[in-house]
Amino acid sequence: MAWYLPSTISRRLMSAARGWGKRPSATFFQPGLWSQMSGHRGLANTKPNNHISRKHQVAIMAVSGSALAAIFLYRQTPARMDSGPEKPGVVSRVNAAEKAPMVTLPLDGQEPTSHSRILFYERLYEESGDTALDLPQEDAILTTAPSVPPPITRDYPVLLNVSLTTSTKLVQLTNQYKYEQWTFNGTVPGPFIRARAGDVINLTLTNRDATGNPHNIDCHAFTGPGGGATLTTAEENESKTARFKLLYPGLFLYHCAAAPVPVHIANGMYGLIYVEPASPSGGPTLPPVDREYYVMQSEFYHEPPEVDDDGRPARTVEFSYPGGMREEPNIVVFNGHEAALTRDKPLKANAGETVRVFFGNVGPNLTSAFHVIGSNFLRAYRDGDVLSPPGRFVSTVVVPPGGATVVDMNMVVPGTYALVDHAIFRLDKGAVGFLNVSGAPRPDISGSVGAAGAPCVGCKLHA
Ligand SMILES: [Cu+2]
Repeated sequence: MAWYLPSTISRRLMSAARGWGKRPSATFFQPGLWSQMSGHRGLANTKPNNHISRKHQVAIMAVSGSALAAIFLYRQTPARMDSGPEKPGVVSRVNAAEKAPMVTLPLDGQEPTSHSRILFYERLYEESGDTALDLPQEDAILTTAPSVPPPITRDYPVLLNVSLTTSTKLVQLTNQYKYEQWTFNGTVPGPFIRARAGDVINLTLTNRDATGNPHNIDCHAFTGPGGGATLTTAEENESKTARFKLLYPGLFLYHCAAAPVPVHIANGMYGLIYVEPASPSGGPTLPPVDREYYVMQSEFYHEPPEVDDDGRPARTVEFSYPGGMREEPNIVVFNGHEAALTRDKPLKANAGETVRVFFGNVGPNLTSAFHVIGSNFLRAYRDGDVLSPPGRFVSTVVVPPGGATVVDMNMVVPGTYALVDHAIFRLDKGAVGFLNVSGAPRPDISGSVGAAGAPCVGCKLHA
């Protein structure tokens, strides 16, 4: 869901902060000037100033306080790339304030993050006119979790046709209970969409939900009110088509935002879109890997089972709005149901391969501490940010509701690796998946001394 007012305020504050850094008045903070303005007495001097009236002193303090707050906000900006182009051998004023300049060394053949590349995205919105019809058209390859569409090899933008259809589906949510999910294209999570920055998504949403609920798409990769929700709301048996230019790269959630929004999200209406970077030269994107997978964490809230005519508890449970309000899920799962990544479609790899997981967390309430037991993230593109240098050798990443991350792993030792939310009681609510790695043992890295051990009885993690 987009939150317009806070982000608007934030942008204004950031803009104001940047403006301070560019104006000559930024020299206001030089110690020498401070001494001149305070009659060489310094800030601690509380005596009346002979040269500046008390009224002016109050004004100066007010302005300086605001400016200091602006500088503080500026320094909190997660990406410093927008502080203007850097010249070789010149450390910008902002970077000089840091302990070290930004790291720009290439890692694993990856192109260093450059100002020109960032500016490319900052200005992508500036093109005017409806150019979508001039673009070549393609139908998006949509995949069901845990599959991911192949990497994009083209170096030009297209009009990318994406068709999503809503319907309901009774699924085996846990070993015990069935549950009627609200779906995009019949699956929870919905299809994985892969595109390229600069593409125009030609989105058609068709509502085949026989319950009569309207549905729409709020996509975090779309720019505009509602993230597209206002343009795509479709009533039963209705189709809506709208176009959205992708102005920035990254991994993003999309979800239904029809009222009541929490109910539509809690019942299964969400998925991921990966917008690949596209510098003016067309690339490069993330480092190549051997396998890519799509994993989405979500919660389900249900009422206690009703009692059937035979006196037994029903095997199908219904959504619980009070449970959602209390933020106490009954079920926490990867890829829509309890067995999705264990019995049904565990992830697979061979020893020696690099595995990438596009991981999203829709919540709707819980923040995930995503972790793969026994492995480590060679690269962690936190918050789905694929332009900044990745974290290296990270064990656990925080993924808030509505957030996503891209993690790469080198699978070295064969065996079963468990994907978990390290808020570990959620394991017993269903939050576990397996990555099975085949290959020759590596006792030099992980081996027994003496008799080999065995998984503990009833273990859910080390099968
Ligand atoms: Cu909906």
